[in-house]
Amino acid sequence: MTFYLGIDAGTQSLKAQLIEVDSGLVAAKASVNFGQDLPEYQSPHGFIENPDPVVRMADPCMWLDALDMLLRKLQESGAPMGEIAGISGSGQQHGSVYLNAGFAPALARLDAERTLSEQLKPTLSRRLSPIWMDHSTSQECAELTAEFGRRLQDDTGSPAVERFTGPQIHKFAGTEPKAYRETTVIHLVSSFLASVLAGKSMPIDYGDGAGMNLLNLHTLRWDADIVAFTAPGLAEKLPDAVPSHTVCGALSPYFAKYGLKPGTPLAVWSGDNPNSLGGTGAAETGMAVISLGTSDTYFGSMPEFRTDPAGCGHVFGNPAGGFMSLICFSNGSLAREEVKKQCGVGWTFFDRTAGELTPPGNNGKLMLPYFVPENVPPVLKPGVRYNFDPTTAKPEERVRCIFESQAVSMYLHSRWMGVDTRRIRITGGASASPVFRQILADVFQADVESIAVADSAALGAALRAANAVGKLDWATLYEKFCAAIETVKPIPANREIYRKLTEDYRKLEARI
Ligand code: XUL
Repeated sequence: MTFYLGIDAGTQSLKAQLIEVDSGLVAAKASVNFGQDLPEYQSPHGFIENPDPVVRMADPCMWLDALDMLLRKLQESGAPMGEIAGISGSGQQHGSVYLNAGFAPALARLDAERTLSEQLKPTLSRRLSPIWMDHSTSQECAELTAEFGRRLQDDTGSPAVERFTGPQIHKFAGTEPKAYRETTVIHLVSSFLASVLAGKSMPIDYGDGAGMNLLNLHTLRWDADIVAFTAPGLAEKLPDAVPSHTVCGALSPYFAKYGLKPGTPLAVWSGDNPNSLGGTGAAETGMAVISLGTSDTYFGSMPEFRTDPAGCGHVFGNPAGGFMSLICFSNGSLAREEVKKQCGVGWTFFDRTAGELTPPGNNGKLMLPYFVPENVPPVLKPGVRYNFDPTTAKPEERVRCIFESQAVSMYLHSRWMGVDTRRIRITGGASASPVFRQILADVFQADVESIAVADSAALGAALRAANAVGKLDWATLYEKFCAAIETVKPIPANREIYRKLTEDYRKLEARI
């Protein structure tokens, strides 16, 4: 039996999945919820509450305590810790950790009698880490845009984006120059935790590195000019950038206390979205993933590097090679739940009955569902717009309207990838709705496949470990771990209805 471990450092929790590759089974799981299990960090949602909604910081010591706790829980669950052949991981993207000259020596002599946070806290040159929810860098984004213009997106895959790491570093260097000068290495959440496991600084992979506005995706190296403009001496503070299948470390003896074998090969960690692409079994071209959560994300592999002319989509490295796209719509479940509330209906009506009572296309009813500021397209001031009078519409019409509007918006805003999507893997809470699944299948004219996996980022990390360390190919891993459990087929007759609705949506959106 051969086991691989995947660890996912998400926004609200740290999760582990242990897979056994001969049987294709998930052998063990564990998780630590930051809010519930580590209340002393006062981060009920994974970050420290701040009255300013654009400021979102988290304590790296919380992630370290969670790592100790997670491995303890996994060991106590009876997992075969000593038989693990390789480890990799996944981190919430964009978040950054700032470390001083004490970091490398502290990692090299980790003492198993003491906790990780105790030993590494003094090595933080910035006590808190900005995470992906932080939007406090508009000024820095404007400065980067003024300097590099369109090149930023053409070469790094994204225009300057507030949550991306480059603008965050630019801000830190400008507002806290002393602390910045004391910083010797800047890690992403992924490479930080990978370094802790390895007992030495680990590189950043192309998947997560592309979320920094610093990696040139043509050369796959840090872009010297952008790096130099972002902050003085930054080139010396960045870890190397490497392909996602790189094995570049061996487990520190510190972790023997959890039954793990010191020296176990470690594959570079990646971001949660690239890991999820692998964990949902969708890293091949022609497949995409729709993840329906608080916000909805659409991501898929891309055979070649190309960028979104509208500047809303991002390009990251695909863990299976090549590139992947990502579009993140802020008004996901949030908007659906708001419509459900406004209509005063239950879940069965919302997810099922409403669809049976209304025809595909809903006689052209559309809405722009901006209950909160939207990323795609960028809309800073929330406000919902309709092309009909919602006060006289029936509840079932309003329910179909939100599903169809979200689906055609996803279709419209994913055209730039230039990929003919034949299969969509669907995950997240709203993927349980048969109505939404059929609408998505009809709008994209693609098979919509549900999968059994709940924690696709942790699974993706375990699969990457199996691929990098065990040299198992992706096709075999997908067959064993990511098979579809249910498929909704597109209805060809609905194709034209939705092409027309998409065009109407485009016009409605263009008016604002
Ligand atoms: C992607 C993004 C989020 C984070 C947290 O750009 O900001 O998906 O990776 O999950």
